[in-house]
Order: sequence, then C-alpha cells, then structure tokens
Amino acid sequence: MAKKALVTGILGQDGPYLAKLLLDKGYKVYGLMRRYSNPSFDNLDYLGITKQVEFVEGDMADESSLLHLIKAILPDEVYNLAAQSFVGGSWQQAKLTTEINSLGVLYMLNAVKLFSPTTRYYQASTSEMFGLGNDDGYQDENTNFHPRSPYGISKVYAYWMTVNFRESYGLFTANGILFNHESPLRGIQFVTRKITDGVARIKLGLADKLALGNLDARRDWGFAGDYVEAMHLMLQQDKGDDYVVGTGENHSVRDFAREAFKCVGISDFEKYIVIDARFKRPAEVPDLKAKATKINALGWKPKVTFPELVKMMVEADLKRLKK
Ligand code: GDR
Repeated sequence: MAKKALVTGILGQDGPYLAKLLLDKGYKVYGLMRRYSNPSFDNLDYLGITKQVEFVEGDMADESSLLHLIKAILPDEVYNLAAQSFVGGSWQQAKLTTEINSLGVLYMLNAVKLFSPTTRYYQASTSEMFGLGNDDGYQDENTNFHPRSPYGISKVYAYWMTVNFRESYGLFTANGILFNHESPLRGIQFVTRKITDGVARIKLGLADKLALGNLDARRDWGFAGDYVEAMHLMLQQDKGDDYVVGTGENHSVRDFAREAFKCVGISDFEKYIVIDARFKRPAEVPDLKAKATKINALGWKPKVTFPELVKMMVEADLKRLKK
C-alpha cells in the first residue's frame, strides 16, 4: 500500500517541492490547508502537482482540527512545514508567531502521540535558532542557541518539544535544522526573491531602484529542491534524530545582489540599491554557515551551487515579468 504523508505548509515554498518528491516516490500526499477565502495554488501549479495533492482542512492553531486529521489519516509521515516563517515580521506578530510555530507543534505532536504513535514526525527547525550561538565560524548540531527574534525563539520551543516527545514517549521525531533555502517559489518578502524580482524589474525597465536593509548579513543559501530530499532522508533512518542542513558556504546580502545583477549584465549594481531602515531588524543575526557533516554522512549533499541558484531565480523572475 502507498505510504501516506501529511504535509503542512503545502502552499508555501518547501511544501510543493516536498510534495513533488513524495508523489514521485509513490506516496499519497495530504496537504493541510487553512480556510482561506482566496488560497493561492501558484507554487503547486508551478510544479504541476495541484491535482495530485489531497487537501485537508485544518489549522495549526486549532488543536481539535489536528487531532481529528491525524486520527482520520493515520499518516506514515508528518512533515510540519507550516509556520509564520518571516523573521522580519515576527516582532510585530510575536503572539501569532508563537501560536503557530510553537503551540501548533505541541498540538501536532500530541495528536500523533494520542492517535498515531508510529507516525514519523519531521519538524522544520531553522538556523535562526543559533542566532549569535557561537563564533567558531560555523554552526552544527552541538552549537548552542541564542535566537535573536520572536521567530527564532518560537522555533527553539518547537525544537525542544520535538526532542522531548522522542525522549518522553519514544516517538520517531526528527528536527531538520535548515539553513536558508531559496528557489523561484520563494516568497517575495524574503531577501533573495526580493533581489531577483527587483533585478528583473530594473532590467526590464519596470523599476529603477531596489530598497534593502542590512547588506552585510551573511547567510548559507541553498536550493529548496535539494533540501526537501534531506527532510525525507531523515525520516527513513532507523531512529529519529536532529540534523543541520546547509551548504557550508556563505555570502553576504551584497554578494547576492552583485551576483543577481551580474546575471543581467549589470556590474555597477550599487547605484541601484537604496538602504531603507524599515528593512533593518531590531536585532540581527549577522553570520550563519552550516557544518552539515552529520547529514552528509547519510549521503545528502546539495547539488545546486550559489551562482546556479541566483541565476535560476533571476531567470524565473524575468520570465514571469515578461508574461
Ligand atoms: P531569514 O531570511 O531572516 O534569514 O530567514 P530573509 O531572506 O528574510 O533575510 C536574510 C537576511 O537578509 C537581510 N536583509 C533583508 N531581508 C529582507 N527580508 N528584506 C530586505 O529588504 C533585507 N535587506 C537585508 C536580513 O536582515 C537578514 O539578515 C529565512 C526564513 O525562511 C526563515 O523562515 C528560515 O527559518 C531561515 O531563513 C533559515
């Protein structure tokens, strides 16, 4: 019988890539959806899989909906990708961020424990938990957490709850501590997509400036399509565990912009950038770089390089805007 996977965050960036991977492997994929008046299936459509996903209604903030769904589906695997995932917005919406990213995880784990304790559970943890974690120049599974935003704090709670359900009740749970991962499906408010969209607009004469915040922040950027393979791999192991996932290379926001402008033949790129304080954060995470040897040892490696990723995103935005 086909394995059943419940994917939350199905309309986001990672949900569609993961759903595609699981469908290709023969899974039946259930996608958790909130009750929207106007949901956007664009990202699933982009990968051509909207019709293959079975949508189920529920909300991470509504425990009873999750209890009901887990009981009804009895999934082999749950991938919890649902989140208020925008770090920059989490200061303004700290409570909502906590309800979805922290309590939602508690509700989901509880539903699994009560109704489907053999389900394998994946938690979308994040490098934002490290924050100012150490100054070794990289972060791995042993790095301490010092989150710098309500978002990062909400994810630390979820991380530990995921560990605790493993240790307390013997559930198979895994934390994927993913560093930044991008794609043409990335939301427009995140810096990479904001840059590639802005560069495409400037190239096509639709804009003349690109407003950004801190250009010096450094991130370890990989391709989302590669990272969903790591998620699946974690749940195929003998026991649940926690893994850092990243490329081991980092670049500044300025580097990303330079590379993106280079893709459209613009080298004097800084003249198009204006610094807008609204895009700076009350507390910044200055520098993240993964040491992913643990997941590498399971056979996972990123395939798309930094220049390939930037080019893929710029080209997708050019194509979209030309339409
Ligand atoms: P991040 O991603 O906060 O790392 O979290 P984001 O792309 O928003 O910011 C990356 C860095 O760029 C700086 N920056 C700007 N950011 C945005 N959004 N807009 C700007 O104009 C801008 N200018 C500079 C930021 O200050 C920051 O340093 C992402 C999310 O997907 C999380 O959900 C996920 O957990 C982590 O990646 C891993």
